[in-house]
Amino acid sequence: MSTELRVVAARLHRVRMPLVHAFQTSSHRKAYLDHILVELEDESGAVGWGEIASSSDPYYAPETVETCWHIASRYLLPAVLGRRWTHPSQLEVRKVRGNQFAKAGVDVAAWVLWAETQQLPLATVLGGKRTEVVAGVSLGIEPTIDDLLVQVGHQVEAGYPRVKLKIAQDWDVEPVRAVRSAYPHLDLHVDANGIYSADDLDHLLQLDQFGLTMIEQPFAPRDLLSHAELQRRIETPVCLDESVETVADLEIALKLEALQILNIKVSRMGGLTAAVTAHDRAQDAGVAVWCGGMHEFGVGRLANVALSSLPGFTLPSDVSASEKYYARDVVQPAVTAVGGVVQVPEGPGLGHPVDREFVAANTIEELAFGPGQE
Ligand code: OSB
Ligand code: MG
Repeated sequence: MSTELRVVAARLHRVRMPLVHAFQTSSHRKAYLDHILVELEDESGAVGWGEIASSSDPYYAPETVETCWHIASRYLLPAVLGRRWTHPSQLEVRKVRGNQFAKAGVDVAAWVLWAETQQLPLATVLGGKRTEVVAGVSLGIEPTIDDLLVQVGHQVEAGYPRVKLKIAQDWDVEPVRAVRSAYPHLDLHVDANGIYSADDLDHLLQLDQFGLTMIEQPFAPRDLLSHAELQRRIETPVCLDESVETVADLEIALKLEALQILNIKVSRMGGLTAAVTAHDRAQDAGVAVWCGGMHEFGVGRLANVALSSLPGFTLPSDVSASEKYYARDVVQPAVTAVGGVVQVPEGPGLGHPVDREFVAANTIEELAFGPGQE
């Protein structure tokens, strides 16, 4: 258990993958994504993979793919290389402020390496108990309500038990009304990605009539007071996403009663170490959690599946099958869902090998550190 590890080589791969279906949120539209795969290698030659799943633009979080590349290559990997550690939490690079997405990719790679060297599944070393996790889908803003109904129809047919709709000022009450009347019993929730302001409070109360499971992040990340005010005035549970980047943010939100539900994203929280702590804290406080996604490739997706196996993840997570996003994934086999349920892998580490040839074929930039490199 207390084996000492030392990362002696590290590689970054900027990988570009087209999305099967373009995704529109309240702030941006995407047809392909660039994520950075992080590889950490120890003295024995064991490898752990992580994924930096930053958006290309600073609209969800302040980071971009370029800032993540800079922070990972200039600060995080040099801080990790050569250091001796016995538990992945010791590798947290606290000296670097913020930059949660960049940190998360390195943190996940360290956890996966640690699980690999112990020949245990990532889920097990995280404290996971479930053998399968329930997946929901997140649907972007569509050109018309009819297009949205078609998308919801596909996902319900595929067996997903929960659908989340992106909303914005000109795309909220009517699309939600249409989906709710077509699917009276569907587990339905909405996500505003922080687009509303305190002036919209009365407007948002209209959403209370649709029996939504939650309203996710209606207001700006730092506007916890408006979230608390809305939660006082609405029956529907308020869920925080962008507002909670650290466990300290969660403490403030709990004190203000600004949430009833927490979306835990590995990327937004800077990795699995903080994600597990947030899970434990939320469980103590009686706040239900689920695992949010950033359209991860297979590496980040499997980390999300492993995290979702912890006991407090009682709501469906955004861990839908690879095929919803990508024609082919960077892990083989890809992540699959049957009836909206994803199996937690039983093999060591991520449980699905990374397809190096496919990664190489889709890599647009690479950087290696280690013996022989600067
Ligand atoms: O708010 O959850 C969000 C994607 C990009 C930016 C923000 C968000 C999302 C998602 C994707 O909803 C969920 C998924 O990975 O399926
Ligand atoms: Mg969200």
